[in-house]
Amino acid sequence: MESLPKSFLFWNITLLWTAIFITHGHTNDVDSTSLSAIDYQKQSAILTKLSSVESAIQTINSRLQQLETQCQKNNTTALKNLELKIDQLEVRSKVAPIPENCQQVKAQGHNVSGIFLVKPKYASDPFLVSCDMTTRDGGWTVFLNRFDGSVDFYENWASYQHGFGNLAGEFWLGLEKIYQLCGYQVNELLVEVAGSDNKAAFAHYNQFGIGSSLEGYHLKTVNGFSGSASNPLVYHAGAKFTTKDRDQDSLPKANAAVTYKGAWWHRDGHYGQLTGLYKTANQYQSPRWGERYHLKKARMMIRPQSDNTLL
Ligand SMILES: [Ca+2]
Repeated sequence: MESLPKSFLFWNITLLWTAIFITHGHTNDVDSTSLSAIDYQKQSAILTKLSSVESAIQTINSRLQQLETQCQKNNTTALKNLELKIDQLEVRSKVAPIPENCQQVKAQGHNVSGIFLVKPKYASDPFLVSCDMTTRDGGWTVFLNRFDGSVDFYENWASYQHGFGNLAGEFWLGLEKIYQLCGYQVNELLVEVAGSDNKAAFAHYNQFGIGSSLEGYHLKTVNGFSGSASNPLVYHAGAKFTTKDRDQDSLPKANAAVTYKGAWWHRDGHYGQLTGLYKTANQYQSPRWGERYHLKKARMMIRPQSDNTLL
């Protein structure tokens, strides 16, 4: 924009020099005393014309300056808008992604247990989970919780596959979600149980994982036991999950989930099922962990193993 006023200034000067040439050039050749009235009128007309041209040029210059100022303003506004959009994009890119599990939720700075949204790496949709952020440094994704018998656990296959109960109370998270949470990494499993005396015991496994739905959600990995409770899960290693309406156990003529009133990785029976009935006189139909029957509290939870080189 700067070049335009300069060019007009050039023409302005040129026109002025032309005027000077016309006036002075003419008077040099001809004696001023011999100028006729007509010549004088012509000169006056030319000077008047030049004056109006000069005025027009000034108007144009003024208009150009206005345009230039306006243009600068527009540029400033456009630049500010662009900077704003960049800032918004930066903010959007800084928004943390949905964590894959409770361990990642904790890593994002959540140190209080509660319900959070997670999306395991290969899950198509995010879902809510209950996170324990205090036990053993926290970061546990709880998949079974029982403590008052308010939720009926004698459920069918679809319920065990997709989950039931209340994440803020008693619940089973669902086999498909457990499978997705286990993902392609080594997870540890912590089982907590307590009887009517509230005496707590635990079973910890360094490695835990279940198979896919196509594999019947079998108990794929359950290694590295330690704990104050016994280790009934080792007996169930490799078994598929059985519910009252899906018999995948090794009993040829019966369904262990029906016989023992609890969905589990049943074989021909069980050494522990945390899904049994709360109100039953039959200890084998109750929530059981090894030699502990009629349990009042039970929790199962997982988190990715810190040493994933084990896989
Ligand atoms: Ca059977």
